Amino acid sequence: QENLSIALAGNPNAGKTTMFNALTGARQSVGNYPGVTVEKREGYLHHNGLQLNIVDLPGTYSLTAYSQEELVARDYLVNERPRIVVDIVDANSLERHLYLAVQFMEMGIPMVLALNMMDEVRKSGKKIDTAELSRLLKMPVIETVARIGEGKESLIRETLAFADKKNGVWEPLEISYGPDIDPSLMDMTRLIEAENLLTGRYPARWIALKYLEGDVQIRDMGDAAGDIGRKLSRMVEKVAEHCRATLDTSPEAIIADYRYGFISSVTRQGVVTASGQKERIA
Ligand code: GDP
Ligand code: MG
Ligand code: K
Repeated sequence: QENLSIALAGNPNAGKTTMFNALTGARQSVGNYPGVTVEKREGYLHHNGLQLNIVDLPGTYSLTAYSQEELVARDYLVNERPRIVVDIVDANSLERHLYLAVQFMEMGIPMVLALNMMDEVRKSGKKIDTAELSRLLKMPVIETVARIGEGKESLIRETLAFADKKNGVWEPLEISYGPDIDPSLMDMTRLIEAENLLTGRYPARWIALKYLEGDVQIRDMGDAAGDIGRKLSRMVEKVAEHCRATLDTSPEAIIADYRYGFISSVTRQGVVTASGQKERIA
């Protein structure tokens, strides 16, 4: 029997564990990742003759190695390559929660978005145009209320269909980080490609991005590879110095700004209508 893995990811408190329980019932088991204390939970769901392996990843805000949770989530995705990620977001705080979604998209892993807590959104009077969000993000977006299991059947159905369609191909989203970052990002990407640094595991541009964000794990891996690590670190230092001198900021902060810019460019296109606000007339 085929065994397909679906990873549940999202910010803390988005409702991941609630959804995990709704999907797997009482059949979940609790396990630890080797060598770390952060828990990963796995459970099973039988669907149309398939056994689906559902993995509840630790809650994270980012996929940069700032914390053990983030490292565990990222290592799981890269090493185990689950067929698809379901990113569970609290739809009440859509923009903030989409920050993690953008990072999955930058990594390129096939993903589906679950807009959870839709009961609260409906009560608040806020409207989310799910179809438009799906069109703009190029992925299925499903409304859920994990607490009562609402939407879990469509979530699984759409997730499986999209996993089939993507067929394991990772397609990283490339957003612009502006004139202070893009040229160096491109130079670093070329160097990483030329030297094949970690490119069997991560997209080259993504490795360069992690360097610019000050990711310690990626930098250590680069250092272990020798000369290329030193070259990349010098390139990062130059950009960081430029950002400090001319803008009084860091590459990391600029990258975060552009990610939020990408998100608001999506949500501003009529996706979210605040309560009391007039419907947008197209
Ligand atoms: P996790 O940190 O992502 O695993 O989030 P949890 O599953 O622990 O849920 C966080 C809180 O949100 C809990 O109090 C849940 O009962 C609640 N919750 C989860 N899903 C929903 C939902 O769809 N609607 C509402 N109103 N509350 C929810
Ligand atoms: Mg949880
Ligand atoms: K809540």
